Amino acid sequence: MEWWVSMPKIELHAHLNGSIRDSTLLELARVLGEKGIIVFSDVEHVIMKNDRSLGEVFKLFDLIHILTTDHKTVTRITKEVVEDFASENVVYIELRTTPKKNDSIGMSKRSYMEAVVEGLRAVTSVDVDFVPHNFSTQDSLNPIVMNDACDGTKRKKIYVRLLLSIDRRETTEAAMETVKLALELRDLGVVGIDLSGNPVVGEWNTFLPALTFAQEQGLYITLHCGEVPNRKEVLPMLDFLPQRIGHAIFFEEEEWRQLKTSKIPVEICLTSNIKTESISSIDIHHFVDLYNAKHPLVLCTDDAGVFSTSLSNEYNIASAAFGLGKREMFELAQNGIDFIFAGDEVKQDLVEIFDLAAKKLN
Ligand code: 6MZ
Repeated sequence: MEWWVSMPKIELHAHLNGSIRDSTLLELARVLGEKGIIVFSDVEHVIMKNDRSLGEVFKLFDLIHILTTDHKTVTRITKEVVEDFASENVVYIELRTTPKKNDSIGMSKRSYMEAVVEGLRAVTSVDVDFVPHNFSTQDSLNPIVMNDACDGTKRKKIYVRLLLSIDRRETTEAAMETVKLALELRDLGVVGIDLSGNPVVGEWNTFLPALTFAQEQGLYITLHCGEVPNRKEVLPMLDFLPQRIGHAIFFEEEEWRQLKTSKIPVEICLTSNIKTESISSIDIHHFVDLYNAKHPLVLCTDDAGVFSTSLSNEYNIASAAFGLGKREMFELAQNGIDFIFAGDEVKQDLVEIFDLAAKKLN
């Protein structure tokens, strides 16, 4: 594992509320248990359960959201999630989250996102670069300027960019509200939109107006595509030409053909696919076919907390299951630079980070 941890990595598919430490969830559950809002022992059992069907995963998210949806907790989990990824040498992460509204505690989608950004500012273990360089001002607190620690050694740095998720339970209007918010928050590192949520809920046409608007406004788009069989959706999603798609599991022959022709990069989440039994066994995972076809791919965690994994673990699993060596895996991670939603300056810096690491690791 040590090598996979020490290697620089890029995470492009991580849901904030799916990436929370179990210890934090249990602590939050205990507090709500003491207040009599939940029954702790019931919830503890659900949090610690290992294998879950896809349907059970979405029930768990409803529970997690009860535990986490207040401003202070959103700030805390954001800080912890970024620190956890940074501690395993993730050098660039696009963290996605669904902006939430909860009138009873005065939470709007905007204030939810402000709490997320507060979490990025609260990270102490590593320098966080989240303000796009074209938005940062000379006197802003853009942490890139604090890159040198007091003792003269370089501090570790992680780039964080944000994607706002549209939940498939949402209406066209709610989806549009999220897109407008993303546009307003571009100067705080929001670079794109994700369509996610329970794949058996909702219809593509509901989200299309908001996604089209987002695309017209220059936001990047990634779609959960083919997580369950859905012949009505996969081709229209590919026709939409998102910048990336997630999962791509249940594709028919024609859909594979179109995906490969389009060269849309695929975010691959191995542990998630296996644990939810979307794929029965790792040796028949479509990673192999796409990798052999040199299709653009990036390994991701999906929900590191919910599926008890880490990005280093995903690299370890892929290497062992598909017989790929350290050099191939390093290249796979490095290729991710091409698919990120940040600007050329960030890409150039990542190229240098990987070049330097290649020299050190060889
Ligand atoms: C589809 C998923 C997902 O947004 O509250 N989410 N959507 N497929 C998946 N595969 C397992 N895993 C997570 O993070 C949790 C939300 O992300 C989406 C779901 O909408 C879930 O409620 P946030 O931070």
